[in-house]
Amino acid sequence: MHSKYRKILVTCALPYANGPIHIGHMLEHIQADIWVRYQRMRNHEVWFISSDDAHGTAIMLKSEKLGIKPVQLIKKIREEHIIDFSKFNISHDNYHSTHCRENFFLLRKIFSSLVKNKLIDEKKISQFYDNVKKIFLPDRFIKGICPFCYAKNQNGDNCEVCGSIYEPTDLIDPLSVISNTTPILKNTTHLYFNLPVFTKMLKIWIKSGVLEKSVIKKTEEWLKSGLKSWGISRDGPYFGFKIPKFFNKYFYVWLDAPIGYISAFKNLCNKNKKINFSEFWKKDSECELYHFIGKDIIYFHTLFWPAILEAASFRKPNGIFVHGHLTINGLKLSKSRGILITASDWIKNFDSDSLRYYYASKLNNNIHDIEINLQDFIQKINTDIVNKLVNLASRSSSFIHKFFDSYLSSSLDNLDLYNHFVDISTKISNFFENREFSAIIRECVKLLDLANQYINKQQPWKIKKENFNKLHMICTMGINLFRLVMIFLKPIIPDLARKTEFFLLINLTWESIKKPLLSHKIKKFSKLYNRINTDIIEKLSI
Ligand code: NOT
Ligand code: ZN
Repeated sequence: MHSKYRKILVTCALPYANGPIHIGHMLEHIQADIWVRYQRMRNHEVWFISSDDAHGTAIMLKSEKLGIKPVQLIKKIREEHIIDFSKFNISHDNYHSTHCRENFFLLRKIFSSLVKNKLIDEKKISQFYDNVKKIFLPDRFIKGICPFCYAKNQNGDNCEVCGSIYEPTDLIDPLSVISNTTPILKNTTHLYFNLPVFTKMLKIWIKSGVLEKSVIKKTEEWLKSGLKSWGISRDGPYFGFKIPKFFNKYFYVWLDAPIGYISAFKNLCNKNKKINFSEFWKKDSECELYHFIGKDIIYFHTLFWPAILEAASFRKPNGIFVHGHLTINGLKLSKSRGILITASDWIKNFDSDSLRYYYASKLNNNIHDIEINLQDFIQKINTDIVNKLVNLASRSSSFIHKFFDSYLSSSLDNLDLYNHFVDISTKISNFFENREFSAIIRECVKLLDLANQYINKQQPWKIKKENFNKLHMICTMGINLFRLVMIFLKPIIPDLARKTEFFLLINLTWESIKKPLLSHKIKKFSKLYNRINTDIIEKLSI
């Protein structure tokens, strides 16, 4: 499978430009980054993009609250986001914003092809309006009593207590969250995208190998209950792009957000003339396109997005890779509830490789939630990375420096053991390809146990001077097994990989797996990784 040269475009969902990056966002960007780094290691052409999602009512209100213009807010937040991602070694090739000229023009182009294909209808509706703030209210900005179970303080579109879905107008005693007053009903006209036309195409597409089973199941439920036309316009005041030829109407943020995937790539092509934009986005493109997303936005990516792409004659994705939610010690990470750990707080206390490694040890290609527990985190890092991985390098290299002038021997002590590691590399490549990262960590820990057991059994510290040749080969073995595991882990823990390359004076490449590193001078071993102090749990008390 897949031995040919591939051209791959990878995206992460676009974080809203109204708040900091938290470790829930980071889960997705780390997951995608590991996959991207692996594909780059296999010498494929990979472009990894994301962007801030800069439009919508929430961003408009936030900037109002801060007394600044929306464009000032989104500029500042984007700069912060870029810094946060770089601190976790997320290797985006471009991190753009949906409030950009590329997106403006692409959105117009796509909209006009929807219009031309008679896929846009106008409908008169009546909608809740905040008469104090003079603004139509998005569902999220209306609260009230659930019409089914009478639970208080429920959202405009669904009840978190009984799970019912309804229209905001069904709520009992609706209240505008913005002004705390009762909204009035006001007539307005909106534009709708004819999604039902694509039902048949979507039914076939979702089963064409682009989705995991559980994601297909969820999407089928929506298809079964029947697709409805999708509202793509919003009334001003709104922060977004205006709809041409309509007075005071804007494109809904959820229409221009996915188009942001295309525009972030377009912007990259403008900066790097070697990339061919249409080769990636034309209808029959042979390049691969993958979207990493969380399970809360499956709907947009398995229904609206492929329908829009089909309608506008663009290619569709080859895969939507969906992950579960992050839970911290059992608490769901949720912006609206205020239980949030920002990426910038996290990185003040820990290094980036540790979170990347820990996430990898939990990540799989399914939508199960990812539970993180601080105690478990610290224990895993100290056991796996410090005691097993780095210790293998340190114990093996000490003799190499002391007795052999930092040179590795010219042959290995146990070629069978070395070849066993080489064999496992095929398994590991498959795990990378299929995003079964937890299986990679399990295999690597198994290999490290084997390597450390081997050293323990050989007892190099007991070897006498007359057998120094043996000692040399045993320690060279240790360094080589460490090197192989570091090649496997390079996409996951890039900082440690870089330090290892500096220490061994080599590049950790997939092509070099089969060939033992022999008669080669390495640098003096200096501390590669710091143990995490368990006192930190009390200090953070989470
Ligand atoms: N800003 C959105 C969110 O839920 C994600 C937008 C993803 C882009 O945080 N789009 N699509 N489709
Ligand atoms: Zn209810």
